[in-house]
Amino acid sequence: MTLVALSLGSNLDQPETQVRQALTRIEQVFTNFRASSLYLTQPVGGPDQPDFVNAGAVIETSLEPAALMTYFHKLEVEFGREPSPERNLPRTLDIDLIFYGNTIHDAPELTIPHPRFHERRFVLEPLAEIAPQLIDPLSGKTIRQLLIDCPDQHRVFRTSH
Ligand code: PH2
Ligand code: MG
Ligand code: MG
Repeated sequence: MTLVALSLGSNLDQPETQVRQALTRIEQVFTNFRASSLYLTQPVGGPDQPDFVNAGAVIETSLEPAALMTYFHKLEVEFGREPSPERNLPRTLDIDLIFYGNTIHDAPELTIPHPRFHERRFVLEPLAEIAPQLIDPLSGKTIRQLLIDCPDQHRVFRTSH
């Protein structure tokens, strides 16, 4: 079994409900599930768009990274995600793989750890709430330290559990 860290986000069609329901589904399917509070966050990049609801989660799985991503993509589509080649557009549900154990993997289809996670307070703050000691295999730093070092100034507010 491999420990996996996830980041969830939504900023369309009742984002809080989207993220809560996605977390419930993930909890039903995977073992050793833990989720953060929900966070209301200012959009980073992309066009002018609504604020996001973001959350972090950790799970354990025996699925390989590609199979895991296929599962999460299907979940995104089930939650109304419209496929788009463009990055940073508003979306009903985004599930990103941040860490897959200590795996380092760089391919066009999937990069692990997530290539931009350490620049994003909306990813680091939720994960720091539930797994501050988790180590980034690329930098060797903990999530807690990456959050301390993160220069991102976009708003991130912890809301409800
Ligand atoms: N996701 C993005 C781009 N920008 N900004 C916030 N606040 N939250 C997100 O989840 C997010 C973003 C691309 O996936
Ligand atoms: Mg994303
Ligand atoms: Mg994504």
